Amino acid sequence: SDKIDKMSQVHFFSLESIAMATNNFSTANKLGEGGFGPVYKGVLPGGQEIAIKRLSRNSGQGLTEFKNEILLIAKLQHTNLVRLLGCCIQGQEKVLVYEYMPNKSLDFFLFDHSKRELLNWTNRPNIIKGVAQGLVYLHEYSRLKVIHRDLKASNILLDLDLNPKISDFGMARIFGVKETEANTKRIVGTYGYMSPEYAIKGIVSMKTDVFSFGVLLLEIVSGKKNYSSYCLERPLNLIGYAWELWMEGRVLELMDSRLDNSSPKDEIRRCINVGLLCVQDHPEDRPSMTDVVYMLTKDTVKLS
Ligand code: ACK
Repeated sequence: SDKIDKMSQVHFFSLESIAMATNNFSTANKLGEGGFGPVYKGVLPGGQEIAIKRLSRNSGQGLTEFKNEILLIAKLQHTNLVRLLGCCIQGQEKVLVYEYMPNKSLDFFLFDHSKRELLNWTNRPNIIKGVAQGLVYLHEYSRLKVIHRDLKASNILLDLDLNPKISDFGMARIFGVKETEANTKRIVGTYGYMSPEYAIKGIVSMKTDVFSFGVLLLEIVSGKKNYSSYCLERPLNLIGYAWELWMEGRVLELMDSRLDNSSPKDEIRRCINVGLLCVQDHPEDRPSMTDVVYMLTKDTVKLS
């Protein structure tokens, strides 16, 4: 049966109650395929709607480590983070339970023909700021640093007012107080959003997220997808294109041209400049997320 961890208030669901909520993981209840396995919609006996992530079996992580992460991550509460409600660990089965977000992901809004006009020049900068604020919270939470590692448009869910909530931090990497970077052989993440040092050498730090945030920002402004983050292919991708425009003093041409022109140009120019700072090759050149929020909200940004 279900149990609640007294210290953290994390709900440990039984496999029976998860099976019941999702109608035995029925395909009718499937919302989509996430980075670590399928995602299902579920309804608890009380009527609360939930989203259930079923992790693939060979996630390669020890059980204790997994539990510890859940206990910590379930405590994270911020308007720009999707709330983790609990989990289910039984036999081979590892399941994460989140609050249900009735709207689709940012990916769907940005890159779907019928939806993208709903994202205008008022809510695009708002989404960028919201994601940045959610990341500051993750990176600065209670002196530990929670690194998301797979920030991308499909992991940003939108609430009914199109405010962003970062999801899928169940596979986040948690750093101790003094730790600032780590080497990993288990490189999880998405091509196009991965920083060069992470994709090539497995070096993970808060600057890994900063890079992904920069890519995301450029995608939100341009309505274009970035397919590759490798330096050699730069001329072909969104990052290379953005830098080119910047060098020619035409950076506002990055703006999604399918939307009307009545837009806060200064604010968008500032956004793009922040994005370009975030996608620099060397992690030490990138700003922290705290700097990013400051630059997005308070200051003008000069490059070089
Ligand atoms: O764009 P989507 O409909 O929103 O498709 C993806 C899919 O599952 C795979 O990640 C959706 N999804 C993920 N988490 C949630 C959630 N908490 N509430 C609602 N939908 C979710 C996501």
